Amino acid sequence: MAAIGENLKINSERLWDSLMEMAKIGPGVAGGNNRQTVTDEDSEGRHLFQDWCKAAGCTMGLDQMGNMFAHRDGTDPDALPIYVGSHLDTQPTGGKYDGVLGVLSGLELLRTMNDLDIKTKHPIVVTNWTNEEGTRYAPAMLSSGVFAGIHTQDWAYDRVDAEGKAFGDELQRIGWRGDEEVGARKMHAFFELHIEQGPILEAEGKQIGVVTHGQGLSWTQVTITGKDAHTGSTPMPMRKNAGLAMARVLNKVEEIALSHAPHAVGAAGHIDVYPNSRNVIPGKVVFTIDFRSPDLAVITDMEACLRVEAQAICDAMGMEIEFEKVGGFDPVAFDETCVQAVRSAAERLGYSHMDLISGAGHDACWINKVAPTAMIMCPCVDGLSHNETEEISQEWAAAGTDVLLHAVLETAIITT
Ligand code: HGY
Ligand code: MN
Ligand code: MN
Repeated sequence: MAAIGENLKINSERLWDSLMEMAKIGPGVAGGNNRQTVTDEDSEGRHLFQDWCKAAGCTMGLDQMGNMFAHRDGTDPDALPIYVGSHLDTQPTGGKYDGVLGVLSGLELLRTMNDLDIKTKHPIVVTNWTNEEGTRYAPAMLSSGVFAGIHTQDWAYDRVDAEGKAFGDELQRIGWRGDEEVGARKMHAFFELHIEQGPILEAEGKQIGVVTHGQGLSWTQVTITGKDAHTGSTPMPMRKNAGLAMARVLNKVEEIALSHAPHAVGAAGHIDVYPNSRNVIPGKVVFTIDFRSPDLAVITDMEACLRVEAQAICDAMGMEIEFEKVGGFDPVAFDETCVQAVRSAAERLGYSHMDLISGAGHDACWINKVAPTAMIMCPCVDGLSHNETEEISQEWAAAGTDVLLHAVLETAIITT
């Protein structure tokens, strides 16, 4: 096996140009992106990615959840491929790098290997997982979840957005519903490069996060029913203000998370108020509580506390409350061999690095159930993400992609 020299690096300018080119598709209003899943903008980004992959000599695969696979042959057709990748869909006020870096770093790997005529025993496949964000269609990581056997395809197809449009219909409408059976593909390993979306690497002055674990996630959708009434003529004691009940519940969410400091977190990012009129007391609110922790017992305890406390608040206020679990996954331990390939790649390249637990969820968290998986993280400015001003440096992007290249080549086995 040819040794992987520490001077083997990707083309940083080309990677950065591709990131900036993709960022032009589905622009936001403040410098980021709004390229939500199975929208026309998502389709446009998919076409650009596909065109680039074909120009790099890949053959393209597409499964029934719209997951895209760009295949580069290995020298041993019987060897299972090494997969890399992430997601091209964004939040409504997303950044230019969340997910996109993981997909386009995979493409840059193939471009670099083509430049240097590097051959590997195992084929290499670059993946774009559909609907990682879970913002238009809950839950997050929907399609990697179907691939890993967590969700059925029918259940996924029936997810509806705020306008009542079904996921499967929208995937069909944009023309990216493939024929491949979801999950039929077998992997030798999966590596995902992703921005940290938190402050640790930047604060510690590290270029690379060697992700050993991912924290678990729980999404509980809460519906509180009070009574619509006039904000002016309804005496205070007569009101059944669902918005007020929600405010008291959200205050409890903060207390519950803080009671499990320092690692637990909790918030509600999704809130719908009905009828959402300036002079009507809200008769109904629907909101989703997002609890996370590296410890499953803590997540379970926070979920239980939420139900008890929220029920007590609504009982005292004479309102109805319903709970529905709409997403979640247990904390994840990534594959030690793959994690070591990442760590030794960072060491070989001389990049500062540290072990890290991922605060955000990623497709790798589900793929870890069906293949040896590891993640690489790069810092992001002020740890900010899911914000249009999300920013990384070209150097950080290149260092992360260099580590991805070396970890993949070590695993895919260079041949002459
Ligand atoms: O929710 C998450 O952690 C991911 O960004 N979808
Ligand atoms: Mn992401
Ligand atoms: Mn995200």
